[in-house]
Amino acid sequence: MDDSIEAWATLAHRNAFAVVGLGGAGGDAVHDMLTLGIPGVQAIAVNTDARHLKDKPIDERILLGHRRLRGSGSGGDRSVVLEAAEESREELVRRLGRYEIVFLLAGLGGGTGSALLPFLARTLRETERTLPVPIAFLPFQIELETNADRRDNVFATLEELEEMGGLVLALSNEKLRRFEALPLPRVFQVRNTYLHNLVTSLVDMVENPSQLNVDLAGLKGHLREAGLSTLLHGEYHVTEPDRLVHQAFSETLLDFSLPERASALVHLDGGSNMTLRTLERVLSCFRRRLGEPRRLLFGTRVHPERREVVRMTAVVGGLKPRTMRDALDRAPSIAEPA
Ligand SMILES: Nc1nc2c(ncn2[C@@H]2O[C@H](COP(=O)(O)OP(=O)(O)OP(=O)(O)O)[C@@H](O)[C@H]2O)c(=O)[nH]1
Ligand SMILES: [Mg+2]
Repeated sequence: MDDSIEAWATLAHRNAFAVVGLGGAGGDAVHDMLTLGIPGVQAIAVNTDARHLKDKPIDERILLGHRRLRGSGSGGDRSVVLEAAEESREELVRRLGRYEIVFLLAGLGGGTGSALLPFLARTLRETERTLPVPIAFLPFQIELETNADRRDNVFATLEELEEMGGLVLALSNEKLRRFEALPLPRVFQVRNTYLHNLVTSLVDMVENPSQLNVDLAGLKGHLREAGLSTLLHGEYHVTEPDRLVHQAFSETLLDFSLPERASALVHLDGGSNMTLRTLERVLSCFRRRLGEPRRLLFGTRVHPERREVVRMTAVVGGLKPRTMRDALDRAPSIAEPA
């Protein structure tokens, strides 16, 4: 084989992906993903709270603003976090700007994650090499109703993200209420497992060439133009692709409405009995759901053995710009216990 081809292949895929947890919720999510296994993805946590960082065995940890905040957290104040981030801008760009695609994870409402999500999304976007994928966990309705400071932080962050335009993946905690019988960390783990599926599927799409694969530049191009997006996840019997799509749409992590032309990135993971017909049926269901999508990008991973279940992970983009706020406003409030 031509040596230079091998060298280019290695170079193109070195430092391709990182997941970066911002603040407590972001750090917890990265930790859960690491526990599930994210080979080939650098895991990083950034926080103002040294104790939270200390407790997370994550590859790379960045304590922000330690001179001023002395590792004691932000006290929910976005402005001190922004000042600290501004001071450390160069270091953040040096450490995070080495990757092609950087998933930024934050729960909105506190000081650290809420301030860092738009700050880093904007800063990394300016590097032109790194594509930031900001992922916002929208808080439970009850948190918004009971804490005005948190509510202000959430809206300030959403406004900034909306103004910036571009890709934002929004997932609402309220949509996890169907798991309300589970302890809270388990509820968050469910969502983090979906995110883990997303990240590993995307890595799979570009790192393991298959019959229907997408290259790194294609993935970046698609995500860059996806706008306000959310994540769909479904698992269903291989003989029922329509139900797979139906289930995924009915259990989305954001209430959304679709504009004229949405886009979708669909990844299917199944066994040797996942046929061309399965794939065609999934894609035609998507087309029915999304109207005539602006773009539908898909990848598959076929395992050599037969598997009865097909797993689908999809990013649906081009949602209406105000959907994030609508999702918060429309979320039902917590029912009184009987
Ligand atoms: N701890 C935790 N909180 C989560 C998780 N997912 C979502 N959240 C939400 O994340 C929001 C922000 O909380 P934190 O992440 O603790 O806040 P922070 O970014 O560390 O900000 P400060 O501690 O105020 O500096 C809360 O409103 C929670 O609803 C999760 O997996 N773990
Ligand atoms: Mg915190």
